[in-house]
Amino acid sequence: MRLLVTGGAGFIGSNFVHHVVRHTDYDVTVLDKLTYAGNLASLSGLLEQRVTFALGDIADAARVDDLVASADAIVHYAAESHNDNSLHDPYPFLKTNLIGTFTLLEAARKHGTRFHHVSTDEVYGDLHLDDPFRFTENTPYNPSSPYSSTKAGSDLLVRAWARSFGVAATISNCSNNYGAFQHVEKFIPRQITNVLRGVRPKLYGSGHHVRDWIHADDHSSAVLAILQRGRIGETYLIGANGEKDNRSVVELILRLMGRPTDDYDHVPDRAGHDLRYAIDSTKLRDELGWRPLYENFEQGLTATIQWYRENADWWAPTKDATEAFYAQLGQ
Ligand code: NAD
Ligand code: TDX
Repeated sequence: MRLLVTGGAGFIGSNFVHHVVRHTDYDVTVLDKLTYAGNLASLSGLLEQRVTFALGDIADAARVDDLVASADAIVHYAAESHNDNSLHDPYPFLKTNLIGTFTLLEAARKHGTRFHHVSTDEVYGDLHLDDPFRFTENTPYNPSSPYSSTKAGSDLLVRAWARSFGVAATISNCSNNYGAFQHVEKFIPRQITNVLRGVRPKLYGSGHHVRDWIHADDHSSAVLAILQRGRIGETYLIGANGEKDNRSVVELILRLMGRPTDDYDHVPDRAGHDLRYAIDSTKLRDELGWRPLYENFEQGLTATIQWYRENADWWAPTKDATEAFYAQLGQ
């Protein structure tokens, strides 16, 4: 099996490549543009093995066509992925998430290549804090931000190419990931690295917003299960029953790092901030027998904090520019 993994130098894509090398004998080619979010160091140790790196843009049809021609399956992670950036400058989100996905689908159609599309629970919009139900595969799309609307659009392109052109596609929509190698712009690594630098964590608004946390290793095992055993044309939701409000997460990070739990700042809220995400992953569990390994969030977070403590070389070069951007937003 020859896999083409787009966005394989990013947080979750690189985790998947490590997972594939550990658990299969597949050959992997990573196609990545190395934007501010891509880092080849996240693949260190792998490039000498069964992993080849191809620098390029998923919206570059000639480059994509070449690589897809020699792949048996595409696992598509590449995206502009940060909501705050999408509120500031939406265009790269349209280009990569929509035109990039379209470009890959056209190549998959031409070469008859299996396609797995990695998406997010944010396509469903948000829930009230007391809604008794969670997102399922049948929840209507209702995205809120430029990021989530372009991810929703990319999902719809995949569905259309599957139905109209017979592309052998599956889609997964996962909840919020955490773990090693996550860019410091994102909530959990931002707060951990702030504390490591002696800076107070920053909580948007009141902090009562809820996210459904899953460890990136569990996301990877789910994607591999869907790639290998998922039914063509189906969508699977991926989640690990990890709902937590943001304030509790900041307080837990502070406690685990030996700081007083009120040692953080409230900063202006995100525009259009989704209140709550929650995933019902029954279909994935029942059909494919998938189970998460990290069911204890505090344990996963402790290991993540330890990784950031030990890997300042990986994150420090991006920290100042990230904080300068947030300072400009007053956040
Ligand atoms: P990331 O921002 O860490 O990584 C994105 C990667 O894609 C980077 O390596 C970047 O260089 C690359 N890339 C960006 N534009 C590209 C282009 N035009 N051509 C080629 N490569 C390009 O993102 P992530 O958090 O790892 O997310 C990966 C995927 O998973 C995304 O599709 C995202 O929507 C989805 N997802 C993320 C989460 C989460 O919690 N982070 C949850 C559910 C789904
Ligand atoms: O400094 C912060 N303070 C804060 O309170 C930051 C960066 C975030 N937040 C809040 C906003 C959200 O409620 O924390 C929560 C998580 O924020 P992000 O890490 O930016 O994630 P989110 O917007 O929920 O989206 C993430 O999960 C779904 C990923 O970035 C997406 O790529 C994925 O699709």
